[in-house]
Amino acid sequence: MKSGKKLDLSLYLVLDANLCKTPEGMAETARKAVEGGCTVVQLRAPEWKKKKQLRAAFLLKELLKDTDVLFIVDDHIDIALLSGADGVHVGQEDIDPKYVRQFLGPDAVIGLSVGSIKELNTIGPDVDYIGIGPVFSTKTKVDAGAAVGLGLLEYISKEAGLPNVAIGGINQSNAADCIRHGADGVAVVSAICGAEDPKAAAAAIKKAVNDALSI
Ligand code: TZP
Repeated sequence: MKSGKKLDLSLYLVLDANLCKTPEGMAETARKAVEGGCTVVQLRAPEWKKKKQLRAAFLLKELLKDTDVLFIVDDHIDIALLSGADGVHVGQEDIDPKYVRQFLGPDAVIGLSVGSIKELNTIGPDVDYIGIGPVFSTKTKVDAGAAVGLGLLEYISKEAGLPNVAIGGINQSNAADCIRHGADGVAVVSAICGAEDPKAAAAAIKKAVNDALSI
């Protein structure tokens, strides 16, 4: 894995199996969101069998291969390797980032979810960025846990001292708040995947993030 792409977390799209329905639907949503300015695309489809996830991964790799947009696979190292993704995102219950690094090598981008002060201890040297959340309540991930809020987002982002992205319940109207409370970017599922016009939704969130980042 060696993409040489820059780690720009400003608008991180997490694709959702239920909202996108098919691998082709996922690739279409990703295409529109990239047109709207999204900088990272994550394949997250725990509801799908491996074969279907891999089909989506190949489509997404094809879409993103000649762009600056990072392609990240949630949890599955095998899918990331086979599709030539730029990296893997793991949760607290997934494989430890140090083993992900062993598999994927020095150039892979590795992300870790952090949802509490206690979980700050799980950030090791192999983690390139963290996802902090859920910042606001969300219906998209049933086991996401309680919302941490903007105060904890700010605390965790400062303490971690790593590039970070806020996730959970984020949309056009609260994205700037996340940036003002220490996030380098926002990760979004339903506000883009569930939008009638994913390109316009992505563009509106990106503008809110960029405006807040430039203050
Ligand atoms: N991890 C923490 S919250 C979440 C994930 C994957 C879902 C966020 O979805 P939405 O629709 O942007 O609230």
